[in-house]
Amino acid sequence: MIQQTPPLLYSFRRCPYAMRARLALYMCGQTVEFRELVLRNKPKHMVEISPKATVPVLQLSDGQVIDESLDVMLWALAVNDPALWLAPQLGTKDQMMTLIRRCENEFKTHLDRYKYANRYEDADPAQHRSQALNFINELNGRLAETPYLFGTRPALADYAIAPFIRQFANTDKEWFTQTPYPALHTWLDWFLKSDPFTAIMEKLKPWQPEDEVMYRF
Ligand SMILES: N[C@@H](CCC(=O)N[C@@H](CS)C(=O)NCC(=O)O)C(=O)O
Repeated sequence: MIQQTPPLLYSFRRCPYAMRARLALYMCGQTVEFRELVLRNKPKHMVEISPKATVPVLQLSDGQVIDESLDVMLWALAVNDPALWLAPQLGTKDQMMTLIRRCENEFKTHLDRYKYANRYEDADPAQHRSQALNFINELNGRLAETPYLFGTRPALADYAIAPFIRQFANTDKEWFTQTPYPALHTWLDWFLKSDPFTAIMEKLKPWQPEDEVMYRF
């Protein structure tokens, strides 16, 4: 059921985890009290309710805290799933979850060591970029069969994975454009132009405690 008292969301515009949480909240039509932040200056309240201090953080009106992006997506879609993101045209929710977990484990590991090589001792960005292509190549294979990862309409896996592929593509756009994955390029273009994505990328000023309450979605 849609929550009558809007939950509170801490978010950061450019974070791929926060993006996918916002995508699901937008899609399910759940209004939230919205607080944009900057990672180097996290609001005290956010750290109090979620000491691991990563975005996104969603706090429901009964005080319950959901601070894993995939859990926020699943919570939102359990409220309302108008586009059937949890029931893909091909395959199952469990198969989508397996692919999503691989994105955030193996692919994200290489993405971070490619994009932020200086944060990791001995990380060779070229090697990690090339290892990341295993996952990209696999997605491209699926997308050569059907326009979306699980069939003829977009579902949870597309929206949960695309923010990370966008980050990978943006790290060196010129190089990425010439990689031989046409189906994946078409899919990424679709995502970047999609209504949910453009809606959730609105630019907002970081929240200050004295600000008026702001609602979104
Ligand atoms: N497993 C978490 C990961 C979230 C995450 O790592 N978010 C990053 C930003 S993209 C963050 O908040 N990092 C903390 C920091 O940089 O201080 C989730 O899925 O929500």
